[in-house]
Amino acid sequence: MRGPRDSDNTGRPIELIGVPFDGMGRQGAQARAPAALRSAGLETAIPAPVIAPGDLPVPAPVPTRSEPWGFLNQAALLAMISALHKRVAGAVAAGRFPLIYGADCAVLLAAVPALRAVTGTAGLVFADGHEDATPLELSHSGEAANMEIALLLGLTGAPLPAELRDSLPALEPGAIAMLGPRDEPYRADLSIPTVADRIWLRTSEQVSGAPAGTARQAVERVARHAGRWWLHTDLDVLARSEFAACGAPGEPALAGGLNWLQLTEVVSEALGAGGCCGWSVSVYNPELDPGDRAAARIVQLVADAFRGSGFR
Ligand SMILES: [Mn+2]
Repeated sequence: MRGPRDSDNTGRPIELIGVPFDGMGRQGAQARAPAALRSAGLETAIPAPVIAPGDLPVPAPVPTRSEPWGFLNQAALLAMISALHKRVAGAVAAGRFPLIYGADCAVLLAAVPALRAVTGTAGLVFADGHEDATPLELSHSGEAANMEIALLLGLTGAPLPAELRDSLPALEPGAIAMLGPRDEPYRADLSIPTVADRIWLRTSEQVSGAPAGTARQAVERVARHAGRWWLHTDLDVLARSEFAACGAPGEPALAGGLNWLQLTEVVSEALGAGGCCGWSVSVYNPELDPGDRAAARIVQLVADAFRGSGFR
């Protein structure tokens, strides 16, 4: 089994990929995250060589669902997935480490298939307050960021557009480890079944009790099935008292959650493990961040986690 410090990250270039996309189709909101995080010093805070070719081009948002597939903000979503897939595949093939920042968990619909396309296999270490495994046919909102795990695992029976059909499913159930969900009340309201009976999952409470050790278990689990894997952090894995700059208007906050130090430990452990090929940090909405304090804290998380895992 690979140890947590087996990878040599010295001199490994980090390719910054800003994704100005809002899955709900709002003007601004999560689409403003890349610019806000750069203003907060993201590029200079990373303690390693950085390549920043510019944000992904994303079409204007539309806050409604579209036929025939039924996704919210569908045209921008599919364009984002196609463009991001190319960017991630290019970065990984060139030996760089892609860091996707901005947008929401729908970025995984590009990142995981791109990793699989380049390396032949893909795993996912997934830290999120929600399971994000709503099948498309049960979705009330059409928001891809509530369904990406179901899509990646092939748990959805609905017909899919070519951008997704050609690259999904992209994950074996054994190749994903989920850290931090606490969304039972949300799923109960919508009658969405849990995936805890089908995949390796540790709840928010379990992770906060032993963040680094639980992350190490997650990595070992995924590495058994996929030698190359992606790391994802939906910042709503954090407690509301730690991070409140996310979510939909009127969306009830989930109880519990990690603190920043616990999340830093989880991410450092994963980044330092052999096999981690890229990282995404999503759901930050600068419009809910008066004074830019959350932006500064996210930048600190990124800097601390890279430093703690041997990038230099
Ligand atoms: Mn999520």
